[in-house]
Amino acid sequence: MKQMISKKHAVAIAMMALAIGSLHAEDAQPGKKKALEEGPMQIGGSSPVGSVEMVHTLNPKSPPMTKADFEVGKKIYFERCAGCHGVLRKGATGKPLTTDITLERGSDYLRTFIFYGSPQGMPNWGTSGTLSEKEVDIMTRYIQHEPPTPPEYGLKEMNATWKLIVPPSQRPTKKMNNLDLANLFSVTLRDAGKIALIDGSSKKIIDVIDTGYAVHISRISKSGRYLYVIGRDAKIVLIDLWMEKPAPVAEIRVGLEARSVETSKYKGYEDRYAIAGSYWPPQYTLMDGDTLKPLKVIGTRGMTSDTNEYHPEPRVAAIVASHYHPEFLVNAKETGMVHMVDYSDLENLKVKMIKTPRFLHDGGFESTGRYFMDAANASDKIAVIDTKEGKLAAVVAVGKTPHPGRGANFVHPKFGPVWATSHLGDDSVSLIGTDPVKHSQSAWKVVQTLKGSGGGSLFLKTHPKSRNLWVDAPLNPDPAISQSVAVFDINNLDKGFTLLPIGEWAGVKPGSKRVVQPEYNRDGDEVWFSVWSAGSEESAIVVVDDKTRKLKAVIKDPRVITPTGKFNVYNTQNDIY
Ligand code: DHE
Repeated sequence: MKQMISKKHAVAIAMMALAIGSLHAEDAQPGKKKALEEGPMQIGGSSPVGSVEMVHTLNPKSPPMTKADFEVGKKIYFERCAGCHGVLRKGATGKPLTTDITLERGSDYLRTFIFYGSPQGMPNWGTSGTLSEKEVDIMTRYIQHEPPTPPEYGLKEMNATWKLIVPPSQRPTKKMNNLDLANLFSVTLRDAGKIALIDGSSKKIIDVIDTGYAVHISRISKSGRYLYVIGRDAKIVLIDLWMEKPAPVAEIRVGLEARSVETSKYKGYEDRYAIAGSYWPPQYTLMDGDTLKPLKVIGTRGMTSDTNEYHPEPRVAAIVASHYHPEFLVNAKETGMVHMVDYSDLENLKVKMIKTPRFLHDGGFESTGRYFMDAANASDKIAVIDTKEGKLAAVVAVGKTPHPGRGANFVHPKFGPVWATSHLGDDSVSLIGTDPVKHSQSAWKVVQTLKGSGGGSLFLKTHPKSRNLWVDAPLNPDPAISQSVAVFDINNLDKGFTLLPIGEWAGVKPGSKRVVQPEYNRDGDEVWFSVWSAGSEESAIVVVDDKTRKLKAVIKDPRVITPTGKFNVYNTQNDIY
């Protein structure tokens, strides 16, 4: 945000910006993925959906608009508003903005709301200087017209984008390189639309590989051979780590916008299937694991878990692969339904729907890999799903807007095994007991709440060999907090945290650097942090010795542009976190 705003409002804006997907405008053309931005850095990403042709009907009751103004409105809406209010404006994190509501509210009301924002989290687009008065006026009129509808995207469209670069028959039958794959890191270079493969011991960049627009996450196949990377434009790139020089062997687009990808992990199905969830269209796609050939698409449109109302746009958030059955667990965000997809028979597909609170976002397994700890962030709850029995085991109330990433597992000195989440909306860290057998009193309860450095946390991490719990807070409005990381001693949690100035240790030029996502190496003795600056500024990866908590290395390279997520092959492959 360019202009002066109050601290309270800044927190709201920063947090909303994550959900909305952008802090400032960017050209959301997927084709322009390598065009790096000048100016302030961007959290989240604008929706790539805005750049496609859409069906649009005019409402005669709506205020007049020229075609040119309508296009400006559409562009702004998909860059800034769709993340919260939904592509079809039926509401998600933000309120519904369908024309029955907006026409009734009228232009004066809407203009004020857009210009000044609201304490409930609507950013102050006008007073912050993000939108000009003219743009606010365009948006006021735009949302009183029917929302244009982006096209569907089925097998036909997917097949048209599917590229089998190296067929399995032409790939190596054994590992052909000397890389220590278990200690390799796939690092998201967000605004560059690339990932860097970095060797965990030497800290050297092995290669930088082109991926999708505003690349988001990496996942590893059960065998550790295949790396799947997904961009916000729903492009998946499959990289074969056994090749002499790891390289893409297949790619596909499974929709117009997406965030998640996963691979089958159940015994007998290792590396067999891949799955990707999309935000638009609201659906998930099952693919061959080693070629990405699309096999089946399943829509998520349907009824909400609580009020049983139809939702036309339940976006697919986190997906995890069960270790107990040949199943994927797919989060349908806006309906609050977890789809348990049995992939043992794709022709007679069984999907079990598990009812949880809304809106589902991210999550991970507790230490045994049996229970999926799933964050329903708008309800301030963690839904616990028993993947062995295939049912909801508990719903646990936590702090404000939990955002665990995959969470952190450790043995609490008093309460036994716990899984932890930090929060976007407050400074707490909730520790939930996860052992219903030996610690039944503590199971599925918050056994302790720690006070972290501040709200705006996105990720926390520990390792089975470590006694440290690392908690980031990249969206905190105070740079002293967003550029540092809080570390707790698991043996002495009551002592509180120590704040380490990771951003300062990076030694990068002054700028908007945020410290994001702790990730351990294979041996669990060092932890890596991204120092995420704007695309035009210097970024770095800072490696800290886990035992001494002292700086061990700084990875700096002109190619390390906007590093965010880091995925250690062994830990990601084996769900160690
Ligand atoms: Fe993410 C995971 C969605 C913004 C970095 N992010 C996830 C997951 C979802 C999600 C659904 C879980 C995937 C899974 O496990 O299968 N992220 C979204 C958004 O909708 C949101 C809020 C806004 C947007 O427009 O995309 C968003 N995410 C961001 C960022 O701005 C982050 C900080 C930087 C970036 O690279 O884009 C970011 N998200 C991450 C990372 C993970 C992630 C690093 C994986 C964490 C892990 O340890 O597994």
